Amino acid sequence: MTNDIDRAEPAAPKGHGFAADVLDGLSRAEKRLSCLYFYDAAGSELFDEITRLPDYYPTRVETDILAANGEEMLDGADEDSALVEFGSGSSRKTELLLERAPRLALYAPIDVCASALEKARARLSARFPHLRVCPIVADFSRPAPLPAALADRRRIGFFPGSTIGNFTPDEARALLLAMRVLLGPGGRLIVGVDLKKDPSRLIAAYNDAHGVTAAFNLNLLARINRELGGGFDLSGFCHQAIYDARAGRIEMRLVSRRRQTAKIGGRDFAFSRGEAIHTEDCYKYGVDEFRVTASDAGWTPGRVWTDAEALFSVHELRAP
Ligand code: SAH
Ligand code: AVI
Repeated sequence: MTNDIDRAEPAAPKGHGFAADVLDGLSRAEKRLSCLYFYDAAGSELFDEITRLPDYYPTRVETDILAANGEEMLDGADEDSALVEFGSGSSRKTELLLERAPRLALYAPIDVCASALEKARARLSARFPHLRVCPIVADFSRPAPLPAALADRRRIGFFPGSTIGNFTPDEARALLLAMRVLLGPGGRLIVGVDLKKDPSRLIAAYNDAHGVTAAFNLNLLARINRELGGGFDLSGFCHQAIYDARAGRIEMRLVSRRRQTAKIGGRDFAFSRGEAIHTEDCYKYGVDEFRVTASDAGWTPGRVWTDAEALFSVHELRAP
């Protein structure tokens, strides 16, 4: 991979390890934590719960799009092709594609969450005995070579879930460019992108009535307590999700309910009442807006699949 991926300044601290990034992020004038750290074992379980919520339409709608069009998306995938997935999580959506591409011989899911990868590997290996599954525990936004098993294969990338929306537009362009280089000449990428829509629908998806998204957000503080010996009182923070229409993104925050101090690694971090830790951005795109972003990253945009309500889109990108 090239160094292009490093060009954009990350909006949230990331890449120096959990402890260093947490200390850096909480030392800033506007406190931030990277959404990458949501996904320990507990966080991945909570995300799976989110995907089953009635309010969280993206998983349901994207799954329907993949079920209806998966065969077409993977046309031409054969014994020499490999499917490389970025941020695979439970690999539930991938299962739909694998059912529709029976000749595909190799699947390489990449995720930071080792427990999610292992569960998915066990399930997929039992369900598709002919399929070689090569899980990779890694941050896909940092340059790393692919395993040798992928070297001589035609690579099809799969990046579902609108995880691309968790990167700023500059980061998204750099990431798409790095993926193009990684997938190689003649490579393709199938990428799921959540669409701009009525803000009330977006707010409901990120502020669900069951409080699961709140638990997912607060798990970040619980993880700091578990892994870094942090002293956060979780009852002192509340979940907030707002839509910034100008930026086209949902912003998730953890807001301090009172004046308080939390100790982490021997350091005190003070919070005023109402002070927020910014934990995640979820950018939403228009179909053409995303095609322009992909073109800027050197891809040739191809087919686009959407649902009848135009809630979600799946794009085919081709490396020239
Ligand atoms: N693809 C699944 C899961 C989406 S949740 C779906 O569409 O439902 C986002 C997943 O991406 C999580 O499993 C998380 O651990 C992973 N992830 C997020 N950022 C990542 C990164 N930079 N590198 C590797 N994995 C990442
Ligand atoms: C993984 N990612 C695309 C999800 C999203 O919708 O941005 C994460 C999420 N955050 C809150 N709910 C779901």
